[in-house]
Amino acid sequence: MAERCPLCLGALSSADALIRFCPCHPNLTDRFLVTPENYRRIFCQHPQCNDLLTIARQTFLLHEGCESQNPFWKNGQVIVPPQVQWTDKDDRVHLVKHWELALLEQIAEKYPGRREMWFPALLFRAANRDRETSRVGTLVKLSGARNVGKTTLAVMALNPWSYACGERTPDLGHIQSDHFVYAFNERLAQPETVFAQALEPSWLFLRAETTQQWTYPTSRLIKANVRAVFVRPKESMASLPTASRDEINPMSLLWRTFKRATMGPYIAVPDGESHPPPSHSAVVFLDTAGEENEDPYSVKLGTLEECVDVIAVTLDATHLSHFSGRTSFDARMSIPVAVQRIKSIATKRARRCLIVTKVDLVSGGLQPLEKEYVSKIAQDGNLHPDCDKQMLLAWLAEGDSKEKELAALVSGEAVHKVFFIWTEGLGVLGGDPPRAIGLLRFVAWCLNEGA
Ligand SMILES: Nc1nc2c(ncn2[C@@H]2O[C@H](COP(=O)(O)OP(=O)(O)O)[C@@H](O)[C@H]2O)c(=O)[nH]1
Ligand SMILES: [Mg+2]
Ligand SMILES: [Zn+2]
Ligand SMILES: [Zn+2]
Repeated sequence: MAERCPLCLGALSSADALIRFCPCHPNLTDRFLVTPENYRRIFCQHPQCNDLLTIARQTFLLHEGCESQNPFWKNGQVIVPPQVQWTDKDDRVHLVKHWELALLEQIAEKYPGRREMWFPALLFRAANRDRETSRVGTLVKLSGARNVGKTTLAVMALNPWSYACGERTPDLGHIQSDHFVYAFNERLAQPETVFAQALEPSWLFLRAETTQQWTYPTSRLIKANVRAVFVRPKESMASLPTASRDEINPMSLLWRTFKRATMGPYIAVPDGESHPPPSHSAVVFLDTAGEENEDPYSVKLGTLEECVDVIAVTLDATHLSHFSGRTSFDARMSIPVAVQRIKSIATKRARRCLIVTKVDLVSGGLQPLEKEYVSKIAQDGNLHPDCDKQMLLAWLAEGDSKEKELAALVSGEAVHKVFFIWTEGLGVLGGDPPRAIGLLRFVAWCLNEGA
């Protein structure tokens, strides 16, 4: 059977056990060893289950002995409050009520003493290749220096507003999205606050509210925070125009990929049996601390990079000397860190891409043709697959020696793809929530290995 726990990323063998809980059928719990024959037991055994559209109503699993701990476990007991509240350094009170809290509370009635964290069975399927021809999901490791925008990217990927495809509100767009978040810091006295801070953006997106601070620093003590986005294209996507031969339309690509992944009968690899097709495709972001990424000898990063499908190295557009001049490297850390990370991942099995963030902050310095490309990205329109790469290479060509080194890596085999992804409306209070731009192309690429 499948091989990895999606939270601790540890390999699972037939000596490991999973526990299953279905929020719709809480009496049908199960505990089983991780063997191919037991694969069917990750699904709820009720005949009318596993076809629901919200993750909150689907089956959840727990990996016995998992090092990823339930944030509400304390002194042998799980006690989940209906909401979590904290006061920030500016004395503002934050309050988060999220379906994950309600779910953990419901499960705690059944399993009050379990220390491990629960996760959606769909996340388990995403982390493990349960079918050869198409995948339920993709694990993405975000790499890059501090403050380059890694956490913002993962947070905005969970934002339904980022998938509105040019429409004003998520409901009008072509994609339904759902999510699952896990963040933990055992050294802090308040792991529940760390968890709630990670949940807060999703709670705000649903209510179309804004905040001053969307991200908090990621702890170096744990392997990675997990943010999974589950996307489900609406039928309206079937009628989208297809792109010309040398261009790609991200929405059409996502639609085709999703159709292939959900086409029945769904025969899973581990047991060769027919199972319910996945309700969504998942892209799972593993977010690590910037300090970890700046450490060229990090063992933790090396192990993480072995088990993901995509490694995304991030670069801050404002650090390019084309826009900012040749200021000191201390102020432009994302360049040397990107060079170092790309070199160290060049031989990994994972697909590798470079993501250029904060493009909104350099838009004043763009040439007319570059402006045109950037606005096409913003509309999720048809684009030549390499236009981001060509633009980046042109900028790097004018740069210093580190930027030239980066250019050589980007042109070679070490980097498969370049994406411009940025977030607009981050500092704006009171208006619509911020949204990521250019994200759909990345999500479609992650899910489609051929793209
Ligand atoms: N204008 C703009 N600001 C961004 C963007 N991405 C991140 N930021 C800001 O950059 C800072 C660092 O972001 P964060 O995601 O926490 O960086 P990390 O340390 O790489 O995780 C925060 O203040 C963000 O608001 C972007 O695309 N555009
Ligand atoms: Mg971060
Ligand atoms: Zn059920
Ligand atoms: Zn685990």
